[in-house]
Amino acid sequence: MVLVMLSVAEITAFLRDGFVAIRQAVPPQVVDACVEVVWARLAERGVQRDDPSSWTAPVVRIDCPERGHDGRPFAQAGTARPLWEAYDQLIGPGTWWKRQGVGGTIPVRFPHPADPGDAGWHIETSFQSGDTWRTNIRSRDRGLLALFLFTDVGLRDAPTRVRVGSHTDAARVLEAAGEDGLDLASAGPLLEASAARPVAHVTGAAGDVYLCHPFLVHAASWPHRGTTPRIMAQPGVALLEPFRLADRERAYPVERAILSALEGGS
Ligand SMILES: O=C(O)CCC(=O)C(=O)O
Repeated sequence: MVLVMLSVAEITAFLRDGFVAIRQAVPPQVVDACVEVVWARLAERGVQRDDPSSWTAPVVRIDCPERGHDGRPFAQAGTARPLWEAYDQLIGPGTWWKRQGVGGTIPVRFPHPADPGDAGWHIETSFQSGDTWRTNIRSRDRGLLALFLFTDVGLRDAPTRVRVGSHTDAARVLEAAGEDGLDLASAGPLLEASAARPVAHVTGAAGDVYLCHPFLVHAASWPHRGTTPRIMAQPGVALLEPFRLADRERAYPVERAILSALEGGS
């Protein structure tokens, strides 16, 4: 396959910042169909698209539909060609699960003054061990975090916050935690390590998808000061085998960023 999606400059920025935006990755008609399904699911919970008085909570989460009629537009979104090309470029062909869907949850954030209670800084965990969900330096089971914007998201619309370059800090803390890695309860030092990093906001147009390094420290934001609910999915792109972390020259960017961090890069 000829890889054309991400330029050298974008890959360089991904290595440095820990994320890259794929603008208009999902076609508008697919976005619209996904949004229709999300509102149908919200309506089952009494939350109506055309009735702001029913927007009584700052956030309502639904599981991203994967099957049947409701799953169809999400399958189209999740298999959009620009994304799969970018996954090949960032993680490597044959190394990630070609999911016929988007996956994960969809936190729908509403214009609302209250603290949603889920807006703390964190990285995503990726594998289960006993009773805990954990992340380790080989990023077992997770190649990327993808943020699918299904609505336009401006600075007033509760955009996700990301700490620019925090994947590097996180890698160093995860290395010290060895193969077992860390769970969320013990991730304090990992989060503190990037506290001084600049913050960027995941803004853009419906159909844009941000691809983030699995170690990127991020958080929801609040309050939502806009007028229309923000709809975003935040699945992982599953890694078939943990990174070997053996050969920096041959590694694809996600793995290379980890190796660079461990060698002292910024
Ligand atoms: O809704 C958001 O902006 C981000 C949510 C998030 O990071 C999470 O639920 O893990």
